[in-house]
Formats: sequence, C-alpha cells, structure tokens
Amino acid sequence: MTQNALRDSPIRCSDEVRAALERGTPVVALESTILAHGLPRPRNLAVGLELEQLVRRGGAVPATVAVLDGVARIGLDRAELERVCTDPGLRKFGHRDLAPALATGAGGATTVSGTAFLAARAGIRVFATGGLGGVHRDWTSTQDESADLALLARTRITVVCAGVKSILDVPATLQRLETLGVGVLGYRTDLFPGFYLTSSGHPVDWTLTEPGQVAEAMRAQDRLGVDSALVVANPVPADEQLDPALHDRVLAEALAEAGRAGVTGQAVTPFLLARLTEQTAGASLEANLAAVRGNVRLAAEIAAAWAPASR
Ligand code: PSU
Ligand code: MN
Repeated sequence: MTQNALRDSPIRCSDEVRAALERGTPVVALESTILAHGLPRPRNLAVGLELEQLVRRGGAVPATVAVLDGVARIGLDRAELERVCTDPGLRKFGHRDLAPALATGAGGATTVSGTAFLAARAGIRVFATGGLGGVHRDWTSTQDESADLALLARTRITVVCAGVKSILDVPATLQRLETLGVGVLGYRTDLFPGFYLTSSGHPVDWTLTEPGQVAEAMRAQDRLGVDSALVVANPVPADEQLDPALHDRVLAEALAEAGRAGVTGQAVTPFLLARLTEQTAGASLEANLAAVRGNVRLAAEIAAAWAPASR
C-alpha cells in the first residue's frame, strides 16, 4: 500500500511506526489479545512493556495493535497500552469484528487474525505472538477452528510463534495449515513446537536456522506472488518449558472442566489458559512468557534482516 493510501485509511499508525514504515526500517507488530485476555493482571502490563522493550533492543520499532474507541490503532503509547491491560470492557476482536467495531465505536484487543489483518494493511511484514489459534479438540461437535488459520491463508505476513496453543488438536491444526497453503518453518528445529513445551512431537517439513534465511524466504514469496503467511515456529528453550507430565495432566483436567462448564466460542481459549496458570501454580504462565519473549526477539532479528532499508 502506498503511504498516500495509508493516510486515507481507517487504520491509525503512531508517528513512530509511520516514520519507520516510510523509511523502510524494521517494525514488529505485536498482538493485544494475549495482553488483555491471555495473561493475568497486573502482570500483563509489565509484559506488554517488556515485549516492546525487547523489540527495541533488537533494533526494530514495536507496533502493538488494538482497536480503541472504534479506531484501529497500530503503535500505542504508554497510556493506551495501560488501557488495553486494564479496561474490563475491552473485547476480543478477530478480523471479522473490525468493521462493526469501527462502525459502532467499540474497543477491543486484536487476536492473531485481527492483528495480522491490520498489520498487513499498514505494510508491516513481521508479527510476533505466543501461540496461534487452531483446531479445537472437540471440533467434530463444535466446528471450533480459530479464524487465525483462514486469515493467514490469505495474508502475506510472517508470524513468529511457539507453534499453536497446546490446548488445541495440534495434528489437525498442522493438517489445516497444509490444506490452507500456509508455510510452516521450524526455526532451528525439525519438530513443531508445543507452545508451553519445546516439542509437540510432530515433524515440520522445513527447518531454517538464520533470520537472514527467513528474510530470503519472504523475498521469494514476493517474487513468486505467494499470498499466504509464513509461520516461523520457534520453540521455547528446553530449560524453560513446562514439565511435560504436569502439562498433560493439568490440560486434561482443564479440558474436562471447560466441557462441564459449557464454555464455548471466544471464551474457550482464555478459560483454558487461565485454568492452566492456576493449576500449575503459575508455571504455565512462566513457560508462556519465555516462549513469547523468544518469539519477539527472533521477530526483531527477522524484521531487521528483511527491512527494505537494510538491503
Ligand atoms: N496465544 C497466547 N495467548 C493468547 C492467544 C494466543 O499465548 O491469548 C490468543 C491469540 O490472540 C489468538 C487467540 O489469536 O488466542 C485465538 O483465539 P480463538 O481460539 O478464540 O480464535
Ligand atoms: Mn474459537
């Protein structure tokens, strides 16, 4: 998109993000659902600030994405980030929610699908998150598959993540990514990561080992006209992962509880993440944060290797 088109766009970038995009210097988009609905308060604000700091240390400009008062925003100041982390009225917006939110003046944190949509429209190519949404384990009865997958199938953006949340049906999600034509690259691993766990046990077809190699794959997408996302699957370091036996036991309990409590739709993911944090006495939270930090650092390196100004 040209910068003129961006000026007429309903998407408002912060001055810092706009300047970086105009100069072609590195930018990393960050999602806000993980802050507003995925992490407990008040830790979420500290994490939001820390992630932005990590992006800066990697030589890139952080662009946290959210919808505030019916305006799609890319790049938040401290007060706005505080709002995202404290406002109990803030909703959870996938890309399908953006138009009605703009029409009604509503506010919400953006999921992977909402964030990737807005970031790509603004010209941001690299995005860091924790774990993607995907196919839920009870899909045959609920048809619950995150809108993240379909959006990534038609958005040229590079998403750095620690795989998909382990609360999901991981092999079914990998199959859907294949069907949808979304590229999956293991970063220094030939096993797909398991979000809280270093490995999900499932293989990936591609292993890349350097940020510059990922940037080359992104340039190849441009040359070929490939219009889908690249998922860079970056495992949590083994010494920071959740104990796999604890993970399996607590997850089984949380899934059974969600079933009994009749939790459905958008509420499922936040419910399960919160139950896991409680039942592991915070250990799942620490593993989640370790994964996100690693993803944000790697995203900054990829953004630096890819940025037009660094070529
Ligand atoms: N990963 C996390 N915490 C989260 C999420 C992912 O570590 O809160 C969020 C992301 O925003 C993702 C969303 O897009 O969960 C998926 O939700 P759903 O399954 O309702 O599509
Ligand atoms: Mn869902």
